Amino acid sequence: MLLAKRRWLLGFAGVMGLMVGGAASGEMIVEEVFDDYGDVSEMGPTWSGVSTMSFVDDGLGGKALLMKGDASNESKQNTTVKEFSKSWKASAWNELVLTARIYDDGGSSKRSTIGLRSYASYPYPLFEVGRYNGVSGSDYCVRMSNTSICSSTKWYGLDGMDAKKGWHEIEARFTFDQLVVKLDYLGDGEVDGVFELELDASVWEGTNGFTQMSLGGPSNLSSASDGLCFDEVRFQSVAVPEPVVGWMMGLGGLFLLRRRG
Ligand SMILES: [Ca+2]
Ligand SMILES: [Ca+2]
Repeated sequence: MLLAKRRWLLGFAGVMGLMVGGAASGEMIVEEVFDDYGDVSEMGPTWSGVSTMSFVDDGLGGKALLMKGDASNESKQNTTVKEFSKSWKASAWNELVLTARIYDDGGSSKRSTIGLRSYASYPYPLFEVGRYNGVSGSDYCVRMSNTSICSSTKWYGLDGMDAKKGWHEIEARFTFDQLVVKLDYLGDGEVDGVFELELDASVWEGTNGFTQMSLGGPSNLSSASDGLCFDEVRFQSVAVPEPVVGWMMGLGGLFLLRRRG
């Protein structure tokens, strides 16, 4: 009887330990509204300086960053980058959430994105969302490697969405096995396009995770035509809500029943 009770307690402590040890609290990784800079030269060293960026009115009484697209991006003239202090990966305990406002003048053949990536060593995960002109039927696109092999990185059309003039809102949410991207034309709270992609677990297990954010031209592509404006850019780690924890508690319950039996 005493032994059974001790096993019960050990099992309970083990499950609680897993919950406490594995659970993580949220953390804001990047929060950038651009309003406190005098001019773009003040963005460094937080953001890398490039010649094609400037500030414009964000429509909210502050500033937004315009990344013009009229330079080759292959030598990074056209993309500003912010390094993270550590690598970030989604897990069963943490989701990664990117949100931003983008202004699009609605022009054609544009390439300009928000990216999350790592260039530290191969293989690396790569994610980009924004305007891309190489997918038939969709002006807004998502680029993602859904395995650790970056050669499998693909562009996907975002729900057949056409270029539209105005301030739009983007949300990208990474779990350990899924990416969900939402685009809200005009930021009116009504989501107009959704893209979902199953992720192979090796995206996180076999790579460095995300170590930097980029704004402007997509990685290693030329970027002609005018670009996009960016504002209210936030990237955060968010603790996974109940379902996984509930599943763990269910597992703990089964474990206890087996022990008691
Ligand atoms: Ca702003
Ligand atoms: Ca909308």
